Amino acid sequence: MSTYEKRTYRRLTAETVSQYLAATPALAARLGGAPDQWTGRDVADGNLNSVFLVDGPEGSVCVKQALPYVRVAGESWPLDINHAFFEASYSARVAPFVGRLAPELFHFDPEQFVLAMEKLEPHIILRNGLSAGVPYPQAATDVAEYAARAAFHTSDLATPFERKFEDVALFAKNLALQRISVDLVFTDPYIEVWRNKVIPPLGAWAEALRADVNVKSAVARWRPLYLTKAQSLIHGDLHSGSAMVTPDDTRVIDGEFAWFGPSGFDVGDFIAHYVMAWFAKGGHAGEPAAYRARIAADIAAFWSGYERRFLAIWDASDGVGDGFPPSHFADPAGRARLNSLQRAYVAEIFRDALGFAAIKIIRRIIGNAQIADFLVIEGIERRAEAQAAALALARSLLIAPERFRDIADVIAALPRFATAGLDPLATRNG
Ligand code: SR1
Ligand code: MG
Repeated sequence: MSTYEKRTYRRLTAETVSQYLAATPALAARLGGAPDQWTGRDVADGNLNSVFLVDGPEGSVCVKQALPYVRVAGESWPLDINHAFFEASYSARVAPFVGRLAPELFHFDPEQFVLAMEKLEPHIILRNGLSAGVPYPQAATDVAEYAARAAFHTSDLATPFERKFEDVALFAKNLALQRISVDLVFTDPYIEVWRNKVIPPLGAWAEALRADVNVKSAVARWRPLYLTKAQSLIHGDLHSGSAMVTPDDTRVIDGEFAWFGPSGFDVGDFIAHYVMAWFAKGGHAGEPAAYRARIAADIAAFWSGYERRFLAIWDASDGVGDGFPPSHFADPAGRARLNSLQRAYVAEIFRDALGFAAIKIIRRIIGNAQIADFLVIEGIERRAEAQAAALALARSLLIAPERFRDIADVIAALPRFATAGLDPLATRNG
């Protein structure tokens, strides 16, 4: 980690990013030619960082710089800038396992808080593709593969505890972004706070959730899970805005929220955003059935892919982690039991994931950092109807988890909540 020096930190712009790259020989060589032949474009659209794409005669690079405040809010919301260090550390830690499912990181500058990485082209953000109604079936299985590999290999199933605790200690310092997650995901949606954004037709839903002791009790189970279950290195913000895609290539980006937490957090986050895409489609003109069928298929493919790959990676592993010594299960009785123990491990990830999915849905609708899936719906009433439906499912996931034994139960529930409506009492037992 390094210290932010206001005197020496220079915020990059589309005009100055070329000078920065020119002073970094390895990056300059990648672009080729001379700096006056390079073109830089500011393409930032996330909440925290500046992002530039720079093209030269021989190559290109993506430059991401952390800012000492939340970009979308401005300087009134200061933020520790060291999350760039944790993003670089996360990329480096998972790179051997995830390979080409993430962009290659070329460079990290601990003084200017700059990362330079592979420019992805012609990739687009998965969320934008889904919003435009374009199918990306490969993305669901690729992100499942990514999440399963990262979760398995950084957990006690694959890593000796000495190494794991080094990792835990490092990522335990990613405190500023964990403060954002704890507040924005787990706490703020259930209280009145300046940064929450609730559209007026959803006022009754926000009030009902804030008054619902059963919902808050459920959140009180999952919040400590997030804080204490250091199961594996999690991405921490793995949603449809954190994957860049073409029809046959997927890359997971933006690991700055990395943390040692429950593996189900990333799984639930990704499922939650597909679920919200499914409900959001109901707010648009036209017949959503075909689109929704595809999203439902993606949700199924994501979870079944994760489960299948996690178990296969486990079966193929040499078991050097201390969590589950294979020697204990080498005899006939152990071998006979092993399969059910492995399945129980993955089933627990699924149970954790559904709670986190519900909590993520609620935060995106009555908290801060709302998502484009809903924001692009024309007409505030239509948007509210789509969001209310997602909230109704989220509430059910939290207060009646026994109704969701597998992913098919979640998918089957989507149409049941699609017309939940703006009155939260109407679906109280739904
Ligand atoms: C102030 S940062 C808000 C959100 O942006 C990121 O995408 C995370 O989801 C975070 O909670
Ligand atoms: Mg992010």
